[in-house]
Amino acid sequence: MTPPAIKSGETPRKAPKVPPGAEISQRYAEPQGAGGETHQVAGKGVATLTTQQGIPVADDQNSLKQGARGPILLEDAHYREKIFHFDHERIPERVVHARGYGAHGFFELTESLADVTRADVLQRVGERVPAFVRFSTVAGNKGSFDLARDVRGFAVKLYTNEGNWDLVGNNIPVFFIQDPIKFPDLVHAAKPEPDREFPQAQTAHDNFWDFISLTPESMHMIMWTMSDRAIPRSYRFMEGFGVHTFRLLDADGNSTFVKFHWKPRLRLQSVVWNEAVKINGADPDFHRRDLWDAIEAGDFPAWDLGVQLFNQDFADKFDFDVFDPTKLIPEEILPVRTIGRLVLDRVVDNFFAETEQVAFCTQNVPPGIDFSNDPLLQGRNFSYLDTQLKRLGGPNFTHIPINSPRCPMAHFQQDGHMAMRNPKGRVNYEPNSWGPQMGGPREDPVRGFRSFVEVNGEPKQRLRAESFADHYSQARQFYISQTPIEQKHIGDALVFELSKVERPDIRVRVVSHLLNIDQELAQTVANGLGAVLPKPAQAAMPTRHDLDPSPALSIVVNGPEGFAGRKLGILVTDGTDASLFDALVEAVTAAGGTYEVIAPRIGGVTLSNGEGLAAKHMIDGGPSVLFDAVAVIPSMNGAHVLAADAPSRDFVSDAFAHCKFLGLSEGGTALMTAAGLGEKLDEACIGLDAPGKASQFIEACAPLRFWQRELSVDLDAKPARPRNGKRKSK
Ligand code: HDE
Repeated sequence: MTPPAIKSGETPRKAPKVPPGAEISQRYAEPQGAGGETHQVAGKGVATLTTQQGIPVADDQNSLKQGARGPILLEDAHYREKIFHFDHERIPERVVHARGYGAHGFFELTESLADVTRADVLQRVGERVPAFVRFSTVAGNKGSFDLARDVRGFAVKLYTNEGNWDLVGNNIPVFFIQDPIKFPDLVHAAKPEPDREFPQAQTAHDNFWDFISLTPESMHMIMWTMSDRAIPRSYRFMEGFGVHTFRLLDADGNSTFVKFHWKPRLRLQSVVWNEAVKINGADPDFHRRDLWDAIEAGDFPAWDLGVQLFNQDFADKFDFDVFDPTKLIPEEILPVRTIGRLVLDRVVDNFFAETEQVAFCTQNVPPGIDFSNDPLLQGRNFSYLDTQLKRLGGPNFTHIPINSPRCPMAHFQQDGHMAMRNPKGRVNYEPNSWGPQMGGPREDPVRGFRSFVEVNGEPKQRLRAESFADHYSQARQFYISQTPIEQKHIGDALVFELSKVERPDIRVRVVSHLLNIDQELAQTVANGLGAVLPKPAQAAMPTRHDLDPSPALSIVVNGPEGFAGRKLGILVTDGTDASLFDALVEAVTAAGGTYEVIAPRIGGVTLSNGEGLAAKHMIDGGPSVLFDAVAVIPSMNGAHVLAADAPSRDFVSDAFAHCKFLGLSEGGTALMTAAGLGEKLDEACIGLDAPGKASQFIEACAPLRFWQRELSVDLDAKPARPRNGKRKSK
C-alpha cells in the first residue's frame, strides 16, 4: 500500500530566482557530503579546500602536533592562518542602526521629473537602476531583537548612471533633535546606561527620558515613537521618509525643494505592544525572517517613491521652517506625487559581505539633487564618511562590491588599505600635460556635480533659528490625527516607558510637556503613573490649536485592504477536518496571503480523511503572536488534549487579547472555553463549520485588527473620541 500523501505545513514556496552572479557563490555552496555521508574528500565534482594563499589543505580536522598527544607546532601555517582570520572576523558594529537587514532590488521611474531636475535617474520613465536597501533599528546592538520599540532605518542605495545616490531615511518623517551637535547626547542617553550596560534596545529607562524631558524639541518625534509606528508588523508594511528637505536642481541651477516618501504597496500595519514583547521572545528575527521569506517566496515587497515638491514661496508661507527636521509638511497641504517604485527581489548571498559592509553616506547624491540648509542634514553629511572609515578600516570601502558604483569611475585617488583598483598608467595627478589618451580623466563642467548657488551674508554664530522654536504644535497635530485606539496606544506606551523610569521627577517632567500637547493625554499618563498633574512645561512658543488633523499620519486609516502579504496561523490536531483545512488554504492563498500550520508535534497530524499534514511549528514554538490572524481548528478530541496544555491556551487567549480575528471550528470554540473566553466570543471570533465560512473569515480579516475588543477588555481603555473633530483646548 502506498503511504498517504503528506501535505506541506506552510504556503509552498515558488522556486527562488537565481540571482545574477550567483554562479560565483555557488562554487562555495556545493554540498560537501552527498548520500548521507558526513565527511567527504575532494574528488570529482568537489572542490579542494585551500588556505587563503591557495595552498591545498590535506587535513582540516587536526592541527599539527608533536606526536598524537603532544603540543601543537608553530609551523602549522594552515592552523595559524585559520585562527588568525577567525580572530579578525568582526568589524565594529554601527554606533547606531547596528541591527539591520538588507536586500537587493531595483528602482523604476514611473513619472519623469525632467522639468525640475537634471538627475539622470529621474529623467526617463520605465528606466530601472539597481537598488540595495537596509532596514534597521536604531538603539539596539547587532544581536538585539527585531521588535524593540524604536525608529526603523530605511536606507536606500540607488546605483545610478551618475554614481550612487544614498537616501538614508527612517520610517518616521521627523527627528528628535534640530542640531547635530546633540546627536551624541541623544544616542548616549538612549543606549544602555554606561555603568551597568542595560537596558538593551529600549528607551524605557531614566537616562533616555531625562534627556528627552530636557529637550522639548523632541516632543513631536516622541509622539511618533510612542505610537504603533515604532513597532511595525514587517518592513514590508512600513513607510520610509527622507526626513530632511532636499533640493532638486535643473540644468540652469534653478532649485525646487523636495521631501522624499516611500509608500508601501501593502499599506501600513503594526503590531500591539504586548504582542511585540512576546514576539521578541518567540522569534527575535521576526522582521528579517519576514523579509527573507517574502522575497524567497517570490512575493516581492514594493514601495512607491513619492515626492512633495515646493518652491521658496511655499516655504516662506508654510507654518514652520522647512529646514527644521522636527517638522513635516502634511500631505493634505502638499500632496505626495508618486514618481517611481522600488522592488526588492533578491536576498543577499552573504549577510556580512553585503548587509554588514554596506556603507551609506548622506552626502552621496548625483548631480541634480542637492542639500538644503537643514542643520541635521549638514551634520550628517560629515558624519557618515567618518563612520565608514572607522567601520570598514580604510578609505577604499568603495572597492567592496556592495559599495561600488555601477557606472564608470575615473579619478586619481590611489593606495591605502586593501586597494583593489588603483588607476592605471603613468599619470596620477592633474592638471597634467600628457594629453587626452594618457593624461587620465578631466572635470566636466556640464555633467559634473554643482551645488545650489546661495548668497548668505549671515554672521558666523552658534544660534538656533527663531523659526525652529515651536516644539509642540506638530506634536499635537500628530496626536489629534490618530484614531482613538492609536491615541490609546500612545498613552499606554508612555505609561509603560515612564513606569520603568526610577526617578519620579523625570516622569513628572515628561508629563509637564504632554500638557502642552494634549490635556487629556497628559491626564491619562499622569493617572497611569499614579502621579499628580504638574504645571505645563515652559514653552518657547504657545501650542497652536488651529492645525487640522492629517489622516495620512494614522496607521489604522491607511491599513491593509485585504489579506495580501499577511500570514494566517492554522492550529490543527489529529482528526482536524480536512475539507475545512483545504478551504482555508484556498481562501488565504486566493487573497495573496500565506499560512503556517501549528500542531502538537512537529511531525504533523493525520487529518480527518487520513491524509498526513506536516507542521511548520510545534505549538510551543509557534505562538499566535507570529501571525496576523489565526484559525483554530482542532478536532473535538484534539481540543480536549490542547485544553490541558498552557501554550495552547495561550495561543487563543493571546490572539484574543491582541484583537486578532479568530476562525474557530467546534473544537476551536471548545479551546476558547478552556482558556476562559467562552463567554467573551465576539463578532471577530468567526465559526468556520458551515460551508463557505472559510472565505468569509479571510475577507473579515482585512482590517488590521478588531479594535473594538481592546476598548472593551483593557482596563485602561478610554471612551473613543471623534478623530476628525478639531478639539478645543482645555
Ligand atoms: Fe544616522 N547615522 N545620523 N540618521 N542613520 C548612521 O552611519 C548620524 C539621522 C540613519 O543601514 C551612522 O553608517 C548623525 C537621521 C540610518 O547602514 C552614523 C545624525 C536619520 C542609518 C550616523 C544622524 C538617520 C544611520 C552609523 C544627526 C533619518 C543606518 C553607521 C546629525 C533621516 C544606515 C553609519 C545603514 C546610520 C550619524 C541622524 C538615518 C554614526 C550624526 C535624522 C537609516 O554616521
